[in-house]
Amino acid sequence: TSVRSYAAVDLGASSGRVMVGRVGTDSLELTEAHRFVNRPVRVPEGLRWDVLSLYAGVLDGLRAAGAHSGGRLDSVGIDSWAVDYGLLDADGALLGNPVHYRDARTEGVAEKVWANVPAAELYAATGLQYAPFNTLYQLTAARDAGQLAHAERLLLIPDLLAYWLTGEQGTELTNASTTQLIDPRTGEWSYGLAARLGIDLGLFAPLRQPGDPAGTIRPEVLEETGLTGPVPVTAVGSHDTASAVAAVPATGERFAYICTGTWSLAGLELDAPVLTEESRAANFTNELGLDGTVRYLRNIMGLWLLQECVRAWGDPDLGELLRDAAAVPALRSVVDAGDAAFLAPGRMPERIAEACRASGQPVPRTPGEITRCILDSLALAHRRAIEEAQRLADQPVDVVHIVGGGTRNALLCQLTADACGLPVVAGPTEAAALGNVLVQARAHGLVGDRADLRRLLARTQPLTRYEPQGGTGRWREAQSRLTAR
Ligand code: LFR
Repeated sequence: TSVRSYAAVDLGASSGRVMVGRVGTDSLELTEAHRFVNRPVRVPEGLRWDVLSLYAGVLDGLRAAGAHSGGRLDSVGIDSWAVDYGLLDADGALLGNPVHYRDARTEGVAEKVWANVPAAELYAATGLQYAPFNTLYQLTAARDAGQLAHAERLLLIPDLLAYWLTGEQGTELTNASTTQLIDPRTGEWSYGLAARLGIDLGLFAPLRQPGDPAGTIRPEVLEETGLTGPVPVTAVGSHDTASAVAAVPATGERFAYICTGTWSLAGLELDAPVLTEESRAANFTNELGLDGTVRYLRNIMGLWLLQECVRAWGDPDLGELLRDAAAVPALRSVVDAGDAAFLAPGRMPERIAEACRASGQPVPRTPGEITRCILDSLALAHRRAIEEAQRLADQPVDVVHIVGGGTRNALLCQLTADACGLPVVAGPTEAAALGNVLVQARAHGLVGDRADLRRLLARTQPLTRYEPQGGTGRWREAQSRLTAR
């Protein structure tokens, strides 16, 4: 049987990587070809992505990936964080650096949009959670600032990189579903809504589904990377979370997932969106996944809280920090890890301490105590999201899968099992890259349906199981400290 090589470009908020997946009919192996930092840059006008440096990292990565595979790649797929985009002029040239979703330009914009289309109607039409960074609000801010005057095209970040590699433009659907301009029932643009909000859908390139061909790598890029052509680019779940959910190694249907990294995205895979008012009030989102599925989940601040503290503390040793945290008594103080108040960078240890003080709890002081507070708070938020998702979608589960960077954090995995009162299966760590690779392999006929793909992962990837300990009463009590206010 023949083994194929697929390159997965996976860009996270703090690092990018190019992985090579070797896929056979019953085998799956992933190796890292290249990893590079993604360092957002603060300029006087705000927080920006250094997208040219990311593209350079992608080119270096493709060169390294080719070197791993004798110069031949069967295809390339690209995924990244969601919602952000670049604007192109009539000649296809990039107009400025893409704005970072943590930039402050969307402050107060949602309220203006809601004056036009009430939040409840917006939810009923798009199923998207409220987040200030949804593309709809970013685009409204850009338009009102006159920044769309020369814009002919908008490409979401993975689609922009694919355009530079191939010369072809498209809008991949899973990521498009995070713009708040897609109807999750149909997977089509929400034309009526866009018209009412004065958003020009002509800015977007035609929709692509995961698995669709997305062009071939340009000769200049082949030359620059030493690859032997032709190398096709395949659309994958280009939203990293869509790729990660595709790589949840569940063997049954009654599972919840938490995609961990900078964010924790906790929820369920559904056949149809939940668009009720109760769901909106709970701020659950209905993003689109593979094969018409819905990623029904909540955004939780995730390891961003810890990353920002670690940055503030001058990058201490993480292993030591986690050992200190493990020695701190459990659940002394918790914060609401779903609170958008933690979205912006800066002063994180102070902001966490302030939140504890404001809710009348002991104030954590040492890095170990603050780290413990963060991990307890994340586990608590995981519990709450998974409990509410099951209730709101009427879809009970008996296992929680954790995928992504947080699988390396054994304490977080154990606390999540304890808080949920459910077994946790942790792994794979590089879930987004694996989902990316497998969707390419599937497009080329190497694997079957979603369940096959998950079985292949369950058979080939190292997974760790955590059993719940200690009962969930103390977690319920901790939650009441946050909700009783
Ligand atoms: C995770 C993620 C989330 C999205 C956030 C911002 O990397 O893609 O799913 O809400 O980043 O784009």
